Amino acid sequence: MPTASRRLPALLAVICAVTLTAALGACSSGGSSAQDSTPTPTATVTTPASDRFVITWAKDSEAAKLVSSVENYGVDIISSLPQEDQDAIKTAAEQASVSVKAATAHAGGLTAVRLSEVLPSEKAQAFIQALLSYDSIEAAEPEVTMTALSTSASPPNDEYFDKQWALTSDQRGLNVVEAWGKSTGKDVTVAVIDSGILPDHPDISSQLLPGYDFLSDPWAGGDNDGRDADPTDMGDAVQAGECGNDNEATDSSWHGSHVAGIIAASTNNGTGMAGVAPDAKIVPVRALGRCGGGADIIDAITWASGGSVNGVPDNENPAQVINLSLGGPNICPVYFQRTIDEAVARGSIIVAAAGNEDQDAGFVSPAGCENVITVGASNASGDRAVYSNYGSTVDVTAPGGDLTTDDGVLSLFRHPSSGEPAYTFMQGTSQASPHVAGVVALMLSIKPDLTVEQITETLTSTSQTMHSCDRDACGAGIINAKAAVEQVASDQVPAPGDGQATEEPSDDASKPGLRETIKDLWNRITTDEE
Ligand SMILES: [Ca+2]
Ligand SMILES: [Ca+2]
Repeated sequence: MPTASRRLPALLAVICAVTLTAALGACSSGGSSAQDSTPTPTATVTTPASDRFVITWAKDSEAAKLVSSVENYGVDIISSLPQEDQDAIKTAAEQASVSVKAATAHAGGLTAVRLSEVLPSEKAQAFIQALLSYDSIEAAEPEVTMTALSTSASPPNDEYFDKQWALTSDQRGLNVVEAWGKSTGKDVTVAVIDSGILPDHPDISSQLLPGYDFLSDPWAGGDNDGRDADPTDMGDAVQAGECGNDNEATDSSWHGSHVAGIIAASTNNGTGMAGVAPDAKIVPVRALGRCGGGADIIDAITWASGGSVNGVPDNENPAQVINLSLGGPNICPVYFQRTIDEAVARGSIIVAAAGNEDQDAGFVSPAGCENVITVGASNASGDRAVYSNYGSTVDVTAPGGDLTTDDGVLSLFRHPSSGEPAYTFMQGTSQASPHVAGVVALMLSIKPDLTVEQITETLTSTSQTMHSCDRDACGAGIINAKAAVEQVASDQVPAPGDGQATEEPSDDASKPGLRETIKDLWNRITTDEE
């Protein structure tokens, strides 16, 4: 019944049918971003055609100081830049026979430049080289346009937990119900940087903390007001060709709500679905709109992690976990790696989708960036999902579903005709990543000080062997929530620095109330079964 109404041909063949072009040629030597694990492309690396570029100003340059002092990020600052830097950008543009439409300031001293026209590959490379000839410019790279990484089917009629194979111990799921005996994610905040949230959906509304809308382009945001404190998902439907890349027309994805529901949907509330971390809270951060998102994601990550973004009040609930179910077709740019490193230094664990292009995840970002937990997708048989990216940068795999062999992953949705809160199955590494983010929340609830290295080691050492990985690598295997949480609770995780854990094991497993909750949940599911 739950799958009978799925209209598979309606699959949004979205969102990441991308071409394999890498931006390496654009990077400076930027030592901090050197990536040993990034595969060396065997083909000639070309700069992708683009009308958008990100400049990383040299530390202590006048431009870097100016950018860090502007009142609002995300707005045009070209006329405020030091004259020689204005001239640098304008001259490089003139040499490419285009003009500068805008230069917006972003966190980390970055400036995103938008040109009047798309530069083809060779001209884009020349534009970058012209910029790099100035001492004040440390790096100049094409802006990576990142899009949501899942595909969807139409809404089902059923809302039952027993459709959530991904949470169970059979069908190669997470084994998460048994983890709830030790942790439900209490006191952990997870930021979902995505398309926003459906704040009135009854299965997530009570789980939300204040978020923010970082979409600076009013059209992309669909709300005509740029940045503000309302992260409500206004929809990301586009007409064919509207994104300038031969895109097909698509309906709104409500992607951010689907992702947030997987992490922390209201659980045991008599409706809908269960989340991986029922007591974690979600900070919804809107940075993907129509046609995806770009440099706004930089500010979103900075803000979510507790960093300062000019023009935006600080996030009162800095995220211990940040989920990035998004990606773009470029090797990790210097500017993005820097943003990630700074967020990790503030204490956030970043979980990223590997991408859906059936290619090496090292060629895309943020999956190929350092300092993130990169997640591939499996189906309900424990095989690599046919679309999932793979390779040495993938740390672990989690259920993402495969609509050719299973139901996909159930989560929150908005009914396309009635507009009512609904549920739907989607597939993608976008769905795999939040399963891991939820398990990381379970772990951090027991030991808040775990580092990204400790968490990665725990997840990989406790993961389940996959039924099959038909590519060179799918990470350590499918994560096992129960085993990972037990390892953290039993003090077997090395503490930062000395290799020895110091905290007492949690005794949450003995709490009768929680056991009852789980039992009630199962009873309800059994009762609901028809
Ligand atoms: Ca807005
Ligand atoms: Ca529910």
